[in-house]
Amino acid sequence: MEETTGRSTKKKVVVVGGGLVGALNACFFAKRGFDVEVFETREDIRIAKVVKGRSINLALSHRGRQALKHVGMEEKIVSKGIPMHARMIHSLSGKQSPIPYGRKGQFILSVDRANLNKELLTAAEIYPNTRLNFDHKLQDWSAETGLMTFARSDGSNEQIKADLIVGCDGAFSAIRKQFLRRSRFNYSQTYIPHGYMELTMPPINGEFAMKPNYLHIWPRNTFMMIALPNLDKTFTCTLFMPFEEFEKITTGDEVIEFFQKYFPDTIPLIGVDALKTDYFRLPAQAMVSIKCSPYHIGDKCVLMGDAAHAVVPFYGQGMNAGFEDCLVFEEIMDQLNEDFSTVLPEYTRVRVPDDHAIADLAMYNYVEMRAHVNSKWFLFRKRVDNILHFLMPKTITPLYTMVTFTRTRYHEAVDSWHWQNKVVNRGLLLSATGAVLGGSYLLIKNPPDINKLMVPAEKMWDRLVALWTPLRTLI
Ligand code: FAD
Ligand code: EGU
Repeated sequence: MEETTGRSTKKKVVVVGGGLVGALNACFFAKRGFDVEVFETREDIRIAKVVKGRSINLALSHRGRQALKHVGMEEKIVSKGIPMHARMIHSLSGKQSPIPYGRKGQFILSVDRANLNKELLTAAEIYPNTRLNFDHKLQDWSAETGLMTFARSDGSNEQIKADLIVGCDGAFSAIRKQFLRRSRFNYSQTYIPHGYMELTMPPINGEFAMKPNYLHIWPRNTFMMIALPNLDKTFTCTLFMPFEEFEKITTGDEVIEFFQKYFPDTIPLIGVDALKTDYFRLPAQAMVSIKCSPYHIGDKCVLMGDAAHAVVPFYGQGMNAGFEDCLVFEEIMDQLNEDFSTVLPEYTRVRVPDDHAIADLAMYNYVEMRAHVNSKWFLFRKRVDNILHFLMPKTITPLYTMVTFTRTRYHEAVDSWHWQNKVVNRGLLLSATGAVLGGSYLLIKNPPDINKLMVPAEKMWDRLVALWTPLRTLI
């Protein structure tokens, strides 16, 4: 395969953004022998002391792991991850109920974002054909010439050209700006009304404050909290709620009052004083969903990760999808012999429907959770899923299982889910019809005293509404 190993004969690939997806991509391209350069706005996070930024830990699942495996990084990352075999649902009363993700071997991992990013940068740097440039912020670039301009913190500029530009510069991508200026580029972005805030739950007597091998969830409709374990035995709790509600809380006492009402079991675990100060340390962060297409310009430039598709975090798939982007690109590079002029359009053709599907799913789950997911409903739904899967393992696979534990294309997972819902609904309809017919027969055979059975008309409406709301979501 490597008929020409000399670096000079290999094309130059510039990866813009040294975040999770950029660093992983650098490994993929370096492994193929390209002359790789990464440009990243921030300082080298392996040297810098404080790393501020987005969520502290992330749920890593199958798709992300498969991509890591391809560059020989899976073991290294998994060994520093904390397995989560089940969700732990916290009800308002403080009751905790575990719901397994699947069989024994099916678990997701809580991984530290900063560590993951550092390991990937180091892995990329080991290839002699890779160079990392920090403190380089892409200012502008030309889709015609491929010339990029980077700004440095000392005020200087640097210009560089590449054969291929890989835009991995996140949700507010500077690379994507040039796409937006072109004809027939589709773009949509939606900010959701919710913001998020991270709070730390410290260890108690040197041990995790809650059971560590779980994804802890407090589903409270509009308000939701999620906690993932860290290696230092802390939990990072992420509170999701509408900005409007965040703004209503302006004093420490109001914070405690709010937690008393919705997350009382967490107050002693986070600590009253810590809660009061943590809450005001950073303002709530926004969440945006972004879809676009195509993902490429000619044979020159391609978008991956959040730059191509930012998704709301309600499926735990943003990074996983971004990592899978790299793997899908890699697979197409194999099929089409690294010919950028055919690889790039093919990547767009294959990947857009899947990334759009996961963006839609994550948004759908956000709407769903906000509308009527309290702890009872969450438990009920997941149990129904698991029972159906147990009864008909060949026919029914829960959607989250296909998304989280397989590499079933996202858009196929959605199609399969729709089909399964049809099957289940037909089954329900059939059983219901059977019950009505059977019941009618029995009623006709032995007629009861009507007056004792009648529901007063004024209560009928409430009953219908109560029935319809949960049924609608089942459909
Ligand atoms: P980023 O991580 O944003 O990296 C982009 C990089 O590009 C940054 O380093 C940035 O400094 C750099 N950059 C930006 N502009 C420029 C420029 N002009 N020039 C040079 N460099 C530039 N995903 C999961 O899979 N599982 C989860 O559990 C999960 N939880 C999440 C929870 C929350 C609250 C949020 C907000 C997201 C979550 N995600 C999760 C999604 C995940 O964080 C993202 O999908 C992932 O970080 C995307 O990686 P990226 O490399 O594409 O972008
Ligand atoms: C949100 C924020 C539970 C990390 C979706 C499940 C998430 C994560 C779920 C965050 C939920 C929601 C799934 C995983 C995961 C569940 C999933 C959400 C990790 C449908 C760091 N979500 N997340 N679904 O099934 O498939 O457990 O911040 F509460 S992991 Cl919203 Cl599997």
